[in-house]
Amino acid sequence: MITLLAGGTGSVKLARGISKMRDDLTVISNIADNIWFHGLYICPDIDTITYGLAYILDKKRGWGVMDDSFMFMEQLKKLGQDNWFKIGDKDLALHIVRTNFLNKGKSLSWITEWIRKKFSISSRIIPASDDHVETRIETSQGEMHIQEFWVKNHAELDISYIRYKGIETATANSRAVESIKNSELVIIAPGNPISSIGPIISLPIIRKELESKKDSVIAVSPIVGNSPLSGPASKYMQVMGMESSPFGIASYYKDIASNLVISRMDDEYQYKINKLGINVYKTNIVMQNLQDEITLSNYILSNFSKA
Ligand code: FO1
Repeated sequence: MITLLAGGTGSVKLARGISKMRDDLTVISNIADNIWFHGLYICPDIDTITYGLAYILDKKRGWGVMDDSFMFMEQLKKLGQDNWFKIGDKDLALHIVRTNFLNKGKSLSWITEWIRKKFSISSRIIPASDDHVETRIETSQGEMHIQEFWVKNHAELDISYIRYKGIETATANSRAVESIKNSELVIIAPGNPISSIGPIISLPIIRKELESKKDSVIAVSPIVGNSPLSGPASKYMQVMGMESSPFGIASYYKDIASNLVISRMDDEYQYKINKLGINVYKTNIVMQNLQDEITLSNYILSNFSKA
């Protein structure tokens, strides 16, 4: 069994590659970018993984359904309502179904499993927690939800702090914990360490489980040189006092992962990362198409999996 800790856009490519090679993949998804919008519960990272594994993800945007229309959004605008968070018409159906189930008392993990089956996805997708946790960012205009900073304000505001509201009282999903425990290999996807992976590994039981089997945990760097493969990782890392480099990634994961895959171009970091007690593996980590996704997955599985 293989477990992947995943965010959205940066992680889905590896999820797709591994799922092509193994039918025993479990994806533990970030939940802290979830947001209530117009009475609907939107779970961007869970949905990106779901759409990605169903091969209907809009690849250009990296989120939402391919070939979607946005008439619902246009109508909201005509009615003078908030429309900064773009929900596609096909995507809307999923949020309505999820919110209806939540209102009937179903858990987020139950709903995620129901949706996965509807899309005939063979890999399991488990939200890290069924509780609501949200990444909040302290900005020059006050504290706000991560989607408000990233989407509404285009990540342009100065920021001074990032926290996961609700993490102290959230319970890790027991199926996620079991999956980590029973996996021969746990992979940390090349997602944003602060906003995508951070909330998952901040859940104490998940962290403890990873610490206890860190030799079987391999992280994939989301950074080549000093630049993230996608999104605002550098900005988030710097504000949290981390170096925006593969070494910064290694330092962040050093208690939970003994292995790190970095870009071949980042040879210069190997010595420093090794000194943290982390084994370094170098290959191409930029995934531009399905073949790259399979090649990187194959590299990881052939180096680490006994199966
Ligand atoms: N990202 C944007 O940049 N603009 C949007 O309007 C937007 C809407 C949206 C709707 C549903 C969804 O599942 C994701 C959406 N995203 C949008 C992506 C999302 O903001 C982030 O990329 C993830 O939360 C980061 O993990």
